[in-house]
Amino acid sequence: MNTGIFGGTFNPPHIGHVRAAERAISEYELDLLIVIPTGIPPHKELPVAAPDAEMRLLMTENAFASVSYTEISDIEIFGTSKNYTIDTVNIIKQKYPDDELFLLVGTDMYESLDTWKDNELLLKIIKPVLLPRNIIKISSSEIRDMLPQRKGKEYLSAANYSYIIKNKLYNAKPDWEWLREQAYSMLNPERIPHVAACEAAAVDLAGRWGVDIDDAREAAILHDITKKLDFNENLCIIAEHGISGIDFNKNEEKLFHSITGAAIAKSEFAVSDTVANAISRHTTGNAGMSMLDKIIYIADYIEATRVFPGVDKLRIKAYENINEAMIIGLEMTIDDLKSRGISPNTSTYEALKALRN
Ligand code: DGI
Ligand code: FE
Ligand code: FE
Repeated sequence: MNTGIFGGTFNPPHIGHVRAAERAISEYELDLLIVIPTGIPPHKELPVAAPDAEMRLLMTENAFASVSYTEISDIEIFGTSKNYTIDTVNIIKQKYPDDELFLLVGTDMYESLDTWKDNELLLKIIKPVLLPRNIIKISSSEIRDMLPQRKGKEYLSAANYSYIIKNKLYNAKPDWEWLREQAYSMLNPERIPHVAACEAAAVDLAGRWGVDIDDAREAAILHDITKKLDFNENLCIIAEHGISGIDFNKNEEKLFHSITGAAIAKSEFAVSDTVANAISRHTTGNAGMSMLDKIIYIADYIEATRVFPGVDKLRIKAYENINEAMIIGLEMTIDDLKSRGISPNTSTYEALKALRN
C-alpha cells in the first residue's frame, strides 16, 4: 500500500488543501492519505481569534469529509510528543509497517529537509514528495485576512464557513449574500420579501440617523429568523439558551420570536449585543431603546411591502423625527391589539412612556 502523510496547521483548511490532496492521491497513486493537523505549531505566533487545536481538527475533518482515500489523524492534536515529523512518522510506521510512506511537503520545506530533526533516519522511513502545485492559489493567511472583510467564503467548505462565523474565528464577519441565504432558509417563503424590504428600510434609516449601516443590515436580515417556529420550538430555544425573565401570557405567542431570534442570531451568527438587542426589541420595543433598536422597529413597520392607512405618513415621519414615528407606531399597535381583544404587553406601554418623556 502507498500511504501519504499530509501535515499542516490547517488554520483554516481550505479548498487549496483539498485540491492538493486530491492531486497527490492520483499523482503518487496513494491508497490512503493521512491528513495531520499539527498541535501547537512550533515557532508560530497564533493569530487573533485563532481556533484552538481541536477546532482546527474539526474543521480539517469537515474540509476533507467528501475526499475519498483520506483519513484525518489527531495524533498531533492529542498526542504527547512534541510534534517533530520524525515522531509522527514513527507512529504511522508502527501502524502501517509494510506500507510505502510518502511525506507530502511544500517547496520551501522540501529544500530545507536536511535541517529537520533526525533527517537521515526520517529519509529511511518516508519518501519525501512535493505537494502538487495547485491551480487554486490561496493560502490560509490570505483567507484569515479576507474573513473580517466579509470575503473568502468561496475557499471554505459550507460547514467550515458556518463554523467560523458562528465562533467568530479570525474575526470573521458574514458575507451578506450568505447571511441572507441562511436567514431566508429559516423563513416561510412568503416572508422573504418582507425581510428583504426591511433590510433596505433599515439601511436607509441607519444612513439618515447616523447608525452603523452594517449593524442595521445584520439586525434586519436576521430579525424574523424564528418567526415560523411554534410555541414549543420557541420554548426549547428559551430553555437551551437559558433565557430567563420571560413572562408572556399564553396569548402572547407572537412575542417569542424577537427573543428567540436574538438568541439564535447570537449563537449561530455571532452578532454583537447591540444587534441582538435590536432583534429582541423589534416586536414590542421597551424603555430606553437605542437608535438602532428604533430603526429596526420602524423599518419592520414601514418597509415597502407594508400596506395600511397612514403608512406613507409614517414613512415620512421616520425620516423627520424617529421618536415621533415610534410613538405613532406603538400607539397604532396598541389600538390594533385592543380592537382585536388582545392586551398589549407591558414592554409596549413602557416603550411608549419612555418616548413621551
Ligand atoms: O414579525 P413581523 O410580523 O414582521 O412584525 P412584529 O415582530 O412587529 O410582530 C407583529 C405581531 O406582534 C403582530 O401580530 C402584533 C404583535 N404584537 C406587537 N406588539 C404586541 C403584540 N402582541 C401582543 N400580544 N402584545 C404586544 O404588545
Ligand atoms: Fe417580527
Ligand atoms: Fe418583521
